[in-house]
Amino acid sequence: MAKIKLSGRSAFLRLLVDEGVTHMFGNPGTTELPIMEVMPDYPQLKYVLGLYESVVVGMADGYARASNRLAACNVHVAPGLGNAMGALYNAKFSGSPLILTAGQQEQGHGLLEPLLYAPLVPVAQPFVKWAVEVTRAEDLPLIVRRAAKVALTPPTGPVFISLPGDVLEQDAELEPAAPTRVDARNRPSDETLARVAKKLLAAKNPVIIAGQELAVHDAFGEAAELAELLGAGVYQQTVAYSAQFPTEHRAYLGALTRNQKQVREALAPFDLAICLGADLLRMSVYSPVDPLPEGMPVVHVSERDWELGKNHPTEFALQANVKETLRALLPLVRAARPAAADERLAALAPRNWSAQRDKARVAALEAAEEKPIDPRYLMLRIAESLPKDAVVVEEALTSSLSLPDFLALRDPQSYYGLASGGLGFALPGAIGVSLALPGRPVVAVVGDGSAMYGIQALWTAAHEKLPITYVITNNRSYRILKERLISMRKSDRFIGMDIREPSIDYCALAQSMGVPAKRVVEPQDFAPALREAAASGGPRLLEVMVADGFGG
Ligand SMILES: Cc1ncc(C[n+]2csc(CCOP(=O)(O)OP(=O)(O)O)c2C)c(N)n1
Ligand SMILES: [Mg+2]
Repeated sequence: MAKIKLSGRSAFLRLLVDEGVTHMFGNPGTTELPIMEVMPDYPQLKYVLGLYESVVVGMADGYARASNRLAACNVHVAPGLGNAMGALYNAKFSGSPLILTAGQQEQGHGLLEPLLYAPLVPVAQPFVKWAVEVTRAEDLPLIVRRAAKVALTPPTGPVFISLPGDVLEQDAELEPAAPTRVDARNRPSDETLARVAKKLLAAKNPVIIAGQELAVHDAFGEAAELAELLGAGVYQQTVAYSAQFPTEHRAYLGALTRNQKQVREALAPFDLAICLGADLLRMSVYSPVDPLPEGMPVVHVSERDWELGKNHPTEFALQANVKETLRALLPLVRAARPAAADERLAALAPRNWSAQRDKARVAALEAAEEKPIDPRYLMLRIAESLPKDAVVVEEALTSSLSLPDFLALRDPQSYYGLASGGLGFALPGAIGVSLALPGRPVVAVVGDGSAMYGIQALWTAAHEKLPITYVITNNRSYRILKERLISMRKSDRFIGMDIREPSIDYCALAQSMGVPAKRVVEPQDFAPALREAAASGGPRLLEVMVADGFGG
């Protein structure tokens, strides 16, 4: 077929469109002007402006996570890429298939060290699967197609392309579109599956650790059936950054914490850990305690080979698609279902998630009158007043500790949280989620401190008129750091942990960026305010004054 001759800048956008990209999240500068010049020629590619680069990448991350599709994002040379690095780190941990690009000074001109110049590939490299600078326009087809393939092939993740100005000026010849998609929906061999089934069936008390690959591959049904067939309790993985299992299922016991000792105690009664598409006990702060009980055998299915046997010896380390593996495994387990499975399931009932929720609800309601508002009571109210089909995006640290106790997750796209620990995902991430799931209202629950790492996102939410309700839990502090200074350092001399003098007026901030906002001080005012905000169909912000944990 005849080749098409295009400028480098047009070829770049045309290739993205060919690869199925529908959104370009960006923040432009002079080196991106060639691209911005031809952007109007590609109306299939919606440009979403973010006013800060971490917001740009955070939006793309949210979009990729909620859509399981390739997203493009573009930032401005070295300082722009530098500003985006925290968000790129998040995207690496959420495994988001992103093509991140940055304009670069013309080759040769860069040698003169003009303003804004620095080599970009070494900056991006540590957090991406592949980083490359284009040196000839004719290489653009190969590079963009390879980038798309690499980003979308499990383990999925971001890639980076540096686009020098002279490359965007040159002409490129394109073959007609021919994207490559790797079919990685593989499963273990029949022999291995038979051995795994035998292992599962021989266990006296197995436990399942559910991870995000169950959501990505829509395998809630299969995981739930395995739990029922085995009479296995199910925990969410320690960093529960997406919906990972239907919480109301009778075998579901809740999320594992990130406290090594607690996790070890929770797992101790079991004799086999079945880790389904999860990160095996990823932790946060140091502890000398190993969270996996000694000698506990592990069966781990994940498409991310790096996670297999990474920290713990794993008897069955299966690099495979979790849904396909379960589909092939279930008939083997069904055929020889252990008689004790029903007893085990019955024994889980009094302590499963639903039973725990009913108790936690009673406790939270005891604080219904407290002012400033008790965060536990607030989380209960959020969970109970969410609009139908809502997607929750969460980054509220101490305020949202109890949210997993109350929030019923029923579908794989109902919840997105922080995958890496780097603050700043939720405000922009909610925008990407909303664009990926039109028709579903988004409620983003965000700490006052966390909100300031992505506050510029409010403008984009207003500009795009998205149905997002931001609930800012304002405790006027970095409460988690205060609590940790006390528990870990035995000190209560707080420096750099209060957000007071001046206090931040989140309503005024939101309104200045075009998002109507309301402050909630009275506990009983919250639920109606959330319902009203969600019913508006547009962006809204509720600033909720919650207890700071230290009497204020
Ligand atoms: C990018 C980034 N910077 C700093 C931190 C350290 N940090 C962790 S939690 C936290 C405070 C968060 O405050 P807020 O959202 O108000 O939640 P609270 O602790 O009050 O519950 C900080 C600063 C981080 N995790 N990521
Ligand atoms: Mg706070």
